[in-house]
Amino acid sequence: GKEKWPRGDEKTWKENMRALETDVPGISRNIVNHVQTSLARQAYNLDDLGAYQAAALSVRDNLILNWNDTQLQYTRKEPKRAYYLSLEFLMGRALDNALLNLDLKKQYSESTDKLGFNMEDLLEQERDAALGNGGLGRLAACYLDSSASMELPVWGYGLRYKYGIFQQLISPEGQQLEAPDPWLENQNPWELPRLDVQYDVRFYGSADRLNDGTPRAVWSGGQEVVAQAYDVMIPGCFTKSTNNLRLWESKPKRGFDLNSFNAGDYERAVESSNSASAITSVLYPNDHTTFGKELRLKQQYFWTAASLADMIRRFKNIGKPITQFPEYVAIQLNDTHPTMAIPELMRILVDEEDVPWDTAWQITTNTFFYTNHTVLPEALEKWPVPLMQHLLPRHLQIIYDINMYFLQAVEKKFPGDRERLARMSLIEEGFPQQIRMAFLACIGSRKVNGVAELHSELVKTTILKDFVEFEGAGKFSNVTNGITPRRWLDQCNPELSALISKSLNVPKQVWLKDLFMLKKLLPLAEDAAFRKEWAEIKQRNKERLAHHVRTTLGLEINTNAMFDVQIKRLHEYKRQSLNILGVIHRYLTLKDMSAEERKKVNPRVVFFAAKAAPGYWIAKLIIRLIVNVARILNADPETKDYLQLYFLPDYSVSLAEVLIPASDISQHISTAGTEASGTSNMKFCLNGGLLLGTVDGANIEIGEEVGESNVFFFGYLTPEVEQVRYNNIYHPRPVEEKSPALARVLSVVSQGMFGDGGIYEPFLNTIRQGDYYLIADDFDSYINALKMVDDAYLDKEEWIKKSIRTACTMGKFSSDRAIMEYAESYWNLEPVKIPA
Ligand code: BZD
Repeated sequence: GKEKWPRGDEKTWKENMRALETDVPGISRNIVNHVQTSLARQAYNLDDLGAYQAAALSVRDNLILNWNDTQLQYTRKEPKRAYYLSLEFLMGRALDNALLNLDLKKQYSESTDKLGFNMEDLLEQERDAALGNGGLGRLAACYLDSSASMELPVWGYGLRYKYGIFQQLISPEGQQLEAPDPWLENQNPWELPRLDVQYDVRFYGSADRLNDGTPRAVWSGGQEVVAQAYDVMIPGCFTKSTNNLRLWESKPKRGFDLNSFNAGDYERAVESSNSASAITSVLYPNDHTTFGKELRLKQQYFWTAASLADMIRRFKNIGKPITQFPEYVAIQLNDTHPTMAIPELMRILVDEEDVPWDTAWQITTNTFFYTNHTVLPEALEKWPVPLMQHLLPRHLQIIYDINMYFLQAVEKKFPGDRERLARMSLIEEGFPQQIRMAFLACIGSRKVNGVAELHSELVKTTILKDFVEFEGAGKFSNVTNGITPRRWLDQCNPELSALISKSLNVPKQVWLKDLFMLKKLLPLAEDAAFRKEWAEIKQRNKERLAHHVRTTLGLEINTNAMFDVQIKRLHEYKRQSLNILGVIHRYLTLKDMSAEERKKVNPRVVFFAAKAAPGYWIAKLIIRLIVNVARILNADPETKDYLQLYFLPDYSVSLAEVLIPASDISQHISTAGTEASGTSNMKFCLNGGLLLGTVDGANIEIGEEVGESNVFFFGYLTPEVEQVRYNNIYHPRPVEEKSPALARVLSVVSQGMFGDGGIYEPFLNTIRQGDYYLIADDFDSYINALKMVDDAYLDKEEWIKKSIRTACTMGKFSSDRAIMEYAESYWNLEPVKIPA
C-alpha cells in the first residue's frame, strides 16, 4: 500500500523538495547561492579558497540528497548492515572524488570557468583529510569508496581527530621536524555535525558483581564524557548509493563537574573539560607501536563504546530480539585497535540486556570479524592489566571471564598441556601482566583474515598457530587488499583513464567498476601507435611531477631520466636503507667511470617520500642520510646528469596522486615475510609503473598476475629469513665478506662523504651487527636487480610493453573485488538498490 505522508500538506512539501543540480546553470546558481549566503561573500572579494568552499558546499548538497535517499532505503528495507571499525581513515581530498563519483566533473569545470575560476586551482585549495598513518588507514578509505560503489550497506566508524597526521618539515641538516596538522582550521564542508546523536561514555569508577546467580555487574562512578557524531558522506561511483562515515568527537558532559562549580573551583571544572576534549584531539603518529599510553586506550574505548551504542540503538529500532543481532549486524575490526568492542558488547548484553553469558558470547562471536595487518612481534598490541583495571574495571573482569572459559576449553582439548595454556592465555605473564589484544580479537571473532596470501599463511603458522590447532583452520582465511581505481587511476591519471576508455571503446562508467576489463587491452601492447600514446602520457605525468616539484620546492628535475620511486612510512623493515645504500653504490660506480663511459649510462632520478614516527630515532637518521646524500649528489657536476636524488617532504595522499602516475619503476623491498601486503605497489602497477621488489606481501600476487617477465624480484625468500637471522647472530660474518660493494658504501658514509660520518654510526651498526633486516645479506642481489632494471629500460619499446602488460593485468587488485569478498564470504551482505 501507499505510505501515508508523515506531516503537513504533502503538496507543499513535494513542490519544494530539491532535486540534484546536474546542469551547468543549476550548478552555477547553487555555487553563487553558497557564495552569497553560506559564506556571506561576493564576487568582488572571492578568492580561490572561497570559490573552492562554495563549490564544495554545492557538491555537498548533492551528496546529502543522495545520502538521504540511501539511508531512508536502508531504514525501509532493513538489510543486514556491516560496520567498518577503524581508528584511521586516510581519505585525502574529497572534492575531485565526489565530482567523479557523481559524474559532474565536466559540468563543474564549465560552471567555475564561467564564474572566473579554474577548477584545477580550486581542487588544490582543499586540505587533505589525513586521519591516518599509512596503508591501514588508506585501505579503510578505499574500502568505503568500494562499499558505496558496490551499493553495499556499509558504514565506517572512526574518530574525528582535531589534528591528523603531523606535517613533516625537514631542517637544513636533514632532521625531520613535526608540526601539527590543523586540518579543520578553514572549516570542513564535508562533514555534518549531528547534534542529536550523542552518547555518554564512562571511564574509571568501580565494577561490582551482583553475585545474584547472574553474571551481571554494575559499573558506576568515575568520569563520563560525551561522544558527539559528525557524518561524512561517502558517494558511490556512478550510483545513487551514498554511505556514511561517522566520526566521534569527545566533549565534556554538560554540567560535567557540578561539584567543582559549586565549590567555587571554576578552574578545576574547566580543566576536566579539557581532559574530555583531549580524547579526540590527536591521531597517534606511530604505525606499528603505541603501547601503554593511557590516552590511546581511552581513544579506543571511547570510539568502540559510542559506535556500539549507535549500532544497538539502530538495531533496536527494527524491533527484533537481541539474539538476532548477528543476522542484522556484522562488524569488521581493522586490526586490534577496536578490540575493546568485544568486551564492550559482552558488557552491554550481560549487564544491560540481561542476556546469559553463553548466549552473549554466541552473539558476540557471530558479530565480529578481525583483520590482522602485521605479524611483526613487536607490533602486536598489548595493554597492561593495571591500566585496564584503572580505566575500565568492568571490562577487565569480562576479559578475565572470557579467558577463564576459553582456557577451560583449551584444557579440555589438550589435557595437561600447561605450556600451551600459558602460550594461549589472553593474559601474558610479566611485570606488569599484559592483555594480548590479537588473541582476544581472534577468539571473539567469527573469521580472522590476513591481507595477502603469504601474510594470511604467516598469521596461521606464526602468531596464531595455537589458535588454528584449537579452533580449526576454517576460521582463518585471506582477503588480499585492493585499491580503488577511481582515485588511483581515473582521478590521479586522467589521461591514461581516457586512453583506456577510448581503446576499450566503452565509457569509464563500465570498466572502472569492472577492472578485469583492462585485460582486453593486452593485445595493444603489440600496437606501436598505442604504445606511443601510452609512453607520451607517462612522459606528461613525469613533467607534471617535475612542475609540482619546481613550484613547491624550487628544484629542477631531469624528465628524460628514469623515475624511480619509493614512498611509504619510514621503517627499518621496509628498507629505505637498502635503497639509499644502493643509490650511494650507484654514485660510487659513476665516479669510477670515465666521462665517456658515463655517457652510456641511463640517467635516473630517485625519489623518496616518507614520514618517520616522531620517536623512531633510527628512522629519522635514515631520513637524514637520504637528505644529505641528495645534497652531495645533486651538486656533483660529474654525475648529476646521470643520478639525481630527491627527498620530498610531507608525504600525503595528494602527493602520492602526483608521484604514482609519474613512476617508471617503484620499490617495494621489505625483508621477505615482513610487509603484510603493501597497497602502493598495486597503485604504481595500475598506472603502468614497473615493480622492483622482494618476494613479499602482495608483490607475490602482483607477480602472478603480470607474469614473471614483467617484474623484478630479488632477495632471500621468507622460509630462508629465519635461518639467515640466526646465522647473523650466532655465526656472524663481516660485511666485507657478505658484500664487498656494501662494505665500501658503509665506509664512505662513515668517513664523512655525506657530512659528519659519526652521526650515522648507530644506523650503520644495525647492519654490521645482527642485521635483523638482512641488508647485507640481500645487498648484492638487490644491486643485481637494479642492473636488470637498467638493462630493461634500454629497450624502450619492450619497456613500454611491460608497462602496458602490468597495468592491464591489475584487475584483481581493485578494492571492489576485495570488498565483495568481505561482503559475500564474511558478512553475508547483499547490495541495496536505491530507487531514482
Ligand atoms: O596495512 C599496513 C601494512 O604494513 C601493509 O603491509 C598493509 O598493506 C596495510 C593495509 O593492510 N599497516 C599499517 O599501515 N599499520 C598502521 O598504520 C598502524 C597504525 C597504528 C598502529 C599500528 C599500525
